Amino acid sequence: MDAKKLAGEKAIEFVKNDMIVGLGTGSTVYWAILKIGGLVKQGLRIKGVPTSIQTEQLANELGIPLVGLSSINQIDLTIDGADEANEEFELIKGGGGALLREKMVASISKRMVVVMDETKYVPNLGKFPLPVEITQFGWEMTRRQISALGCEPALRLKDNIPFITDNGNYILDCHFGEILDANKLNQTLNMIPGVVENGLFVNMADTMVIGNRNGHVDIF
Ligand code: ABF
Repeated sequence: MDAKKLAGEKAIEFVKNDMIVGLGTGSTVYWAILKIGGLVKQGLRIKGVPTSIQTEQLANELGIPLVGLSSINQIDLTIDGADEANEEFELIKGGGGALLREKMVASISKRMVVVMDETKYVPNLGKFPLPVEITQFGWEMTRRQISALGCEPALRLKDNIPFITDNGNYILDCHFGEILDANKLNQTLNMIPGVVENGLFVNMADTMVIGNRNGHVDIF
């Protein structure tokens, strides 16, 4: 049983006519977007707000009407994935490199539904290295300042060259080990001048939809 497909498709229950829907990024929310595309063809009236160029392209292929962040003040529902989630509904996101647009979309969403398979639900965040989006300018200085917080930041590469986000920035994957105060780390990181955003989502997720290999879906 594909646990990610189960979770992604189950999340459609929260989508209603005339909603503005934040469309996340990644291989789990992919299934939600696919199903929304099918429902739009059957007459569902929604407008999607994509969280990455990848998701924008997928939504366009599916014929999902899109709207940009510049023309809306609020989003009714965002469906997105996560790399890790704990029982306080704190997330690590950004493994797919879309964390900045995902966090901006989530920040104006009335409800955020997170879709994942059971492997993502963990007691404490931090086994997954925390993605931090930084400016290219002065990145080595920024890396040193983040390292001083007690982690080992690695510049994300793609095909052996620095990965560039949709926003033209670099990503450092930061191995902090267990993160016991996500809120404090989230704020501390964003105080560093070269940091654009980090992948800690605190007080943003409202609902978890977790697909299990046995075919069961937990929603809470
Ligand atoms: C996205 O979903 C990213 O923030 C995160 O990396 C990804 C989760 O991975 P997947 O759903 O592909 O397992 O929102």
